Amino acid sequence: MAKERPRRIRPRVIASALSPLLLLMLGLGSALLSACAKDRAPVDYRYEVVEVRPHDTRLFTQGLLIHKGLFYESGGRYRQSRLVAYDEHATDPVRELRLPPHYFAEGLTELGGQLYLLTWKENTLLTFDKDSFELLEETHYPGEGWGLTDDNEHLIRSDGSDQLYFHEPQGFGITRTLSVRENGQAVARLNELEFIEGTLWANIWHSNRVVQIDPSSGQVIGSIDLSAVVRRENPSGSEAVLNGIAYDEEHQHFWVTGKSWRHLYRIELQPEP
Ligand SMILES: [Ca+2]
Repeated sequence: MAKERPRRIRPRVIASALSPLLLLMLGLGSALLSACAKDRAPVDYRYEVVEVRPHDTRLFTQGLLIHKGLFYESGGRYRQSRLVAYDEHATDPVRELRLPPHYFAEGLTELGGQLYLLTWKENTLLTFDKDSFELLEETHYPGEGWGLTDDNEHLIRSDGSDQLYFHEPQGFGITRTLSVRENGQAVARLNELEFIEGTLWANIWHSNRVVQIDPSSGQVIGSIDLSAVVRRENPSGSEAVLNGIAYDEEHQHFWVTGKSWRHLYRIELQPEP
């Protein structure tokens, strides 16, 4: 009897025999992992326009907020930049400050009785007294200034990229950065910002979309398609884009507008479906 030839199972064969199973297991594992890691799909908020008020078309809106019954707004462009405060029911500003012509005003926020105003490429943060508009401080920083808001502790800045920067109000040092992602993809061109009850809302430049961002993870957790508001406004000029989100904490009112728009729109978000 011929000696049975020892059977050798070559590692290559084992590998090739096992690989589909292995790959399947690995695939299942990574699918489960990514399913666990991936947040649920962003909520698409529906909305209704419940109030419309006039807006000063001279304002190339960059920053918008409401504080104690007053709108505060910054309008950009060189030689045209201004900071205004106006009553909810009046069209003329109660206070107005024209900026030096070399400044292009950008994002604006209020914290601790002071207004913080970004400039686009002038690397300068301007700090004003909220009530008198007296210039208190000029702080220099690297990079561009686009949107600005705060979480009651830090100033939060966008620069047109997918990054958000958290700054100390004093000295404007960066404490952390946040990468904004939606379904794993970077969300760039973040512009005007508003911090509302624990989440960040951002305009996306040259888009009719406003996104809601988890400030700890950077994930987009919701969005509003404001195309119907843009159609209703029918803005003139390709740069007259949607930009400006303000939240009235006292009445829980959500306002939006755009650059050189004729109106501000109060929208009421519909409950999640
Ligand atoms: Ca805002």
